[in-house]
Amino acid sequence: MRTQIAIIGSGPSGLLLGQLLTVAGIDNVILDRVGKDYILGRVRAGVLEEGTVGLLDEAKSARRLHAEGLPHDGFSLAFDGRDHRIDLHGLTGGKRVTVYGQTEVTRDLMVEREASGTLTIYDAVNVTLHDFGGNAPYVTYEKHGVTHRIDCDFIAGCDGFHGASRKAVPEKAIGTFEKVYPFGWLGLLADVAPVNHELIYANHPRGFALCSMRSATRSRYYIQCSLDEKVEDWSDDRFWDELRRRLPAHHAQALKTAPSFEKSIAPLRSFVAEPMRLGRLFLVGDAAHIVPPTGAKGLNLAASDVHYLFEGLREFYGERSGAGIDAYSQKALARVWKAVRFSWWMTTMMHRFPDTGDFDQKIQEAELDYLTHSRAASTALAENYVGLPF
Ligand code: RFL
Ligand code: PHB
Repeated sequence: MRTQIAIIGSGPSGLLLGQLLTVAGIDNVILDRVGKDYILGRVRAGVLEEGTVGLLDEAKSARRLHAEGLPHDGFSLAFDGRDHRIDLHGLTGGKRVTVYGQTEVTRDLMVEREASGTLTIYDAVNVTLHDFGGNAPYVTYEKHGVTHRIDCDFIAGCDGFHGASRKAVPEKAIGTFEKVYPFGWLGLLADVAPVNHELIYANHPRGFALCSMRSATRSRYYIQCSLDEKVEDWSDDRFWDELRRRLPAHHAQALKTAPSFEKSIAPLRSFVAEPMRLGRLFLVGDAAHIVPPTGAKGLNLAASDVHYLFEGLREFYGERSGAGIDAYSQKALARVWKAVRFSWWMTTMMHRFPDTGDFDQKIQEAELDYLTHSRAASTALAENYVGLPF
């Protein structure tokens, strides 16, 4: 088989890139090592920047997002028993974010891809990248015990942090930067009205908590936990009790609970691989970088990578110019590092670290007090949260 772009990974990066390419008339095939239902069973991001929504529009996959997504003009920072609203809309000259689950973004992109008849190969075993250092790259995979080969012009490695693409690059050709945080997030999903109409990020001596949502009737909550915690040890009641303890009293009293239908623990890390282009292989999204979820940046960074790569490929095929793809790594990384910085900063300010003592807690509270009362500091926070331009 031959295609123009072989895309490894059917997560949001791979699907968004594939859909933009299909709309632009550029042939592509997506390969994923798991099946559609498995991909749609993953509960992840919930907050979309305007730039991400714009790309989904461009990919003609945002109809349901506009009908069902919740526009949010602000969020709250809770600490020291109180909470303060960050007016995203007012501080950024009219920008906002949209709360719409990654699962739904993925579903919408899959539906459009199927409608366009573009090929996705699920359950592809042993996906292997070949010869991307030269002019004739190809990908092999196994399905039902048979080995297949896809020849292509370029490979887009959209296969997440644990995928095959980054691992296919010789170690000396890639530099990596990593910070692993000494805690995780225990997340819970339940069909119950959210405690607040906007998100609440809470700093508390017992640890961080986040109140988020998927809709007016579905809540997504997270609490910071230690890395050796097991989901089985967290009954719903234990989770709700711990969440209440970490929220200001008026929110704790207002919290409505319901049986959970998903609970999972995610470790937190910052990671960047440089460069993001190696010959005819491009690394995109979580394959190239990971941020802790505190700033809601992971999915949005995947989308901005896709934007830079798509524009480069469109230029390559439309104008026979390699300038866009040559600039891909540099442009993407400039934005990536700013989001890595922002997510690291939010994480550091909001979480209890093993060595956080009374002094450090007071410093965090002082920083939050300054942040919520200084227009300059709030503006910097808001500008990063709604998403830097790309
Ligand atoms: P994904 O979503 O990991 O998709 C990669 C796909 O590649 C496939 N794959 C392979 N296919 C073939 N061969 C192989 N060897 C393969 N190995 C893997 C996988 O099956 C999968 O289908 O990467 P992608 O597309 O780059 O998307 C990145 C986002 O998923 C990620 O950045 C966000 O979910 C991060 N994130 C958040 N981002 C936000 O922007 N806002 C948020 O509010 C937010 N909250 C979160 C998050 C991530 C979380 N977790 C669980 C890590 C909250 C959490 C709890
Ligand atoms: C979510 O709703 O899953 C979510 C929201 C905001 C974050 C992280 C996760 O910062």
